[in-house]
Amino acid sequence: MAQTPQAKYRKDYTQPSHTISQIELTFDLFDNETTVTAVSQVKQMKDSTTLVLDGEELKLQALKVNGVDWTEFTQLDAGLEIRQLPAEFELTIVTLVNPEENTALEGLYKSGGAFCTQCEAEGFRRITYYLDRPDVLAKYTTTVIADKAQYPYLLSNGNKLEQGEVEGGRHWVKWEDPHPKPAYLFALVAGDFDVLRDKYVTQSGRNVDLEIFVDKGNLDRANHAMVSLINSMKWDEERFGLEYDLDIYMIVAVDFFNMGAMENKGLNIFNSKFVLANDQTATDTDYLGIEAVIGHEYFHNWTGNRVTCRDWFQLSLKEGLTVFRDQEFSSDLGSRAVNRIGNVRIIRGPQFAEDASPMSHPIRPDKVIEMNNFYTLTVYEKGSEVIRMIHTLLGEAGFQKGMKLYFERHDGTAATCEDFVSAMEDASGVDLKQFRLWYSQSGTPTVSVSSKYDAVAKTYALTVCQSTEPTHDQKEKQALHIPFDVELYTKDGKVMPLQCNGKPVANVLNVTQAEQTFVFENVAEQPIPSLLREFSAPVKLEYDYSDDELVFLMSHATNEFARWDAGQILMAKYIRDNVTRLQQGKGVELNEVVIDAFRGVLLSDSLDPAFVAEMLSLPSHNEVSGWYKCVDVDAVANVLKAFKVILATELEDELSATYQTLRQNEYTISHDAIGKRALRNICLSYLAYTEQGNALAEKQYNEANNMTDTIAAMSAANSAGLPCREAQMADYSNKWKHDGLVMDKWFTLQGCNPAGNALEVIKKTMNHEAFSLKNPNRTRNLIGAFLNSNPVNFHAKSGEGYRFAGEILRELNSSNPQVASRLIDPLLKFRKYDEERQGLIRKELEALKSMDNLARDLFEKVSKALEE
Ligand code: B3K
Ligand code: ZN
Repeated sequence: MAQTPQAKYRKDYTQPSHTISQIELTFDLFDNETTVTAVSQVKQMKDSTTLVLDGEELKLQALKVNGVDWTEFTQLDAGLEIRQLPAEFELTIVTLVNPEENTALEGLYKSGGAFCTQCEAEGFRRITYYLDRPDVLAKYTTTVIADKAQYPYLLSNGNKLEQGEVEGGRHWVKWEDPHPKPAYLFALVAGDFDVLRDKYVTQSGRNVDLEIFVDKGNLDRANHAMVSLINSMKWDEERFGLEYDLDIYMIVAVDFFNMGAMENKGLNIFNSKFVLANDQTATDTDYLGIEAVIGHEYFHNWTGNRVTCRDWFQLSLKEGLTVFRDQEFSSDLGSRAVNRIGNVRIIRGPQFAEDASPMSHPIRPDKVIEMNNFYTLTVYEKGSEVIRMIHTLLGEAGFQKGMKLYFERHDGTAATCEDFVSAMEDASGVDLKQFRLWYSQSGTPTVSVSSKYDAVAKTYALTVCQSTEPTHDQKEKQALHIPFDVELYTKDGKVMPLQCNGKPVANVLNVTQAEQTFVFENVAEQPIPSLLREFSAPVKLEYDYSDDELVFLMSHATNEFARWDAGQILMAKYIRDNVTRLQQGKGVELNEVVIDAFRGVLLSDSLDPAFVAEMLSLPSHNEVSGWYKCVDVDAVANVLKAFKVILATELEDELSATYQTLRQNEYTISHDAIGKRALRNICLSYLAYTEQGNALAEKQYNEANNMTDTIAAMSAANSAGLPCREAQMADYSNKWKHDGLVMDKWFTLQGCNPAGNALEVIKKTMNHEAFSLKNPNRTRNLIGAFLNSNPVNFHAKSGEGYRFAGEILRELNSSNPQVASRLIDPLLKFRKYDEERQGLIRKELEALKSMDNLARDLFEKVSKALEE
């Protein structure tokens, strides 16, 4: 590596030396050589006549101050130092950039035939030299010039001002964004698209043009995105009282994109995965994903754009809050319980794993080498849990008062997490002093509970102990303020009113100490406790439940989430026991009680099918791995598979009956229809392990009239290794090989294929005409699936899985470091495996570390992982 990348620290924040109030950008677009002219109005803020601008991969063509060529400057490794400047001046900078060669997909690049940009977090500095930091807010005017035939649509943020033609078949459009913004929200798109148009009238009567730009021929896949956008706009007005603030809202779908989507002001750019859907190309999961991501980016208009972040350490200010808002949106529109279950699975699985990994960090990190590495489950999903806890502590009304105050205080500015918490505190009067630790402390707290019933005194005591293990980044941990939601049940399923010290108390207990006892009075009988209801805090719960208590809660708890959770805890007990049994050379055993409990769930006619589908889903291999310090990959895989086989065999009649009854002739995307398909397809995933499995999967594949059922059939065949798999895979590839996005589902199946020859097939699959390592979606679906969801093959003792990962990572290190950096995560957790595997993974990490051109993204992760 040329120079060791340097870390930045949150504590070192200082205000910028200068501010930029206005920037006029002109882009003369050519594939290999685009000229960018930036004219900025700059004002000195501190006593400094020197201005240091950020810049990477730029060729400087001209530099003027107040229209005069300026020679007092030095080009730095990653920027430009300009000296002897007046207090206020106009700065003109001309740079050349190369969009065609930009495979990192950061800054200005080409996606297929179109030009597009991605500037968050620090991509604007690949467009021009600038104060590329979120606390510099300027008004943007942008002129885009390009060939008219090839790029009929020229887009940027804000409103269209004027347009015209120039010689040589080129044309131009000028845009103006009236809202001052940081550079990361800048966007430009030029291309030829089909456009889906609609209109929205806001609560106060503003007419907004809605436009969704998709590749030619894809117009029939844009409807759901439009419906989702309109639903988002309406929901934000109704639930948060927030309206849109421009006359136009544009969304462009592109095929080459490093993440899901980007909330650029007035011009969102989306990974086409989160826009394009019809019943033949997209699954129900895709539809729900589109709704969530369209909502998420729209909600950023207030939480992110109107109030932005002071510095990147504050990222969770906008991301945690916006994830909370999109989760609430999906829950209000669909099933709250199913959404909550999905979100909790992410926290308990991959987020807890991140907390336990070398990359552990608080939701507001203290130290960063490459900012792109911190768009993490911790910042996003745990960040959202932290907001949710504030919501739990304040209630909906108090929370909304807090939001109102937050906007009153900070609209149009760059704020901090502290500003947000203060607004919540001041508006509600709830003391959040200790609660603030959630922002600075990393790791997953464990909450251990014990209970004691006193039949004479009629009291029931819950003793709650909390502790957080040291994490890679932080050794000392303190007691947190944990909202702990509980309910107590009588044997016949009635909820007991909670009373402490002679007074009724709410369900949410305030756990604030390392150890605390809550004594409930007037408890007539030994109760059954339902603990951490709604997953009221992102913690690991320990309580010694008996099987009977869990079976009781599975059917009697008043809320669906608690029922599901009881089922998960029951399952977890038996998974752990059986992993030990296998290690002792015994066979897998599942108690009748468990089987009967799941039979009861399957036979219930009062439960929502979508919810039953969740009840029947086993935890993933990754989630189970998280329960162990050192994980036995093969034992866990064998137990999970054996559970599927046992449940399938024991419940075959009930599964078959449910499978047959839930058949639907028509495909609709109502929540009811989605739920029925989900349950039917879960049944199929079990039945795949019975005699009738192959026939069912084959029939479903052949008869499916929608992608959800097609993929469910293929996935069942893939997981159970059914004979029909090969024919299905061949047929699907034949049908969809021209469409990378649809092929991604097929690539995923190849990636997680449990068959012994999977890696060999994956290597061949990389030559498939629809595959390219240059496309992040393709890479994630094939290679990412192998690394993350093919435990047995990836962790093969031969080391071939690890060697393959190493090769791919070395290649992506040069072409697209952001994608490489996401892909490497499973390797960082090498200390979780036996010594032999540890040695093999370490070898790959060391090979990466010794590369001359190792990108900062990988450098940061690899060096953390290898630190003792
Ligand atoms: N804010 C963007 C993510 C940018 C990621 C930069 N590596 C999308 C989102 O969270 O809405
Ligand atoms: Zn976001």
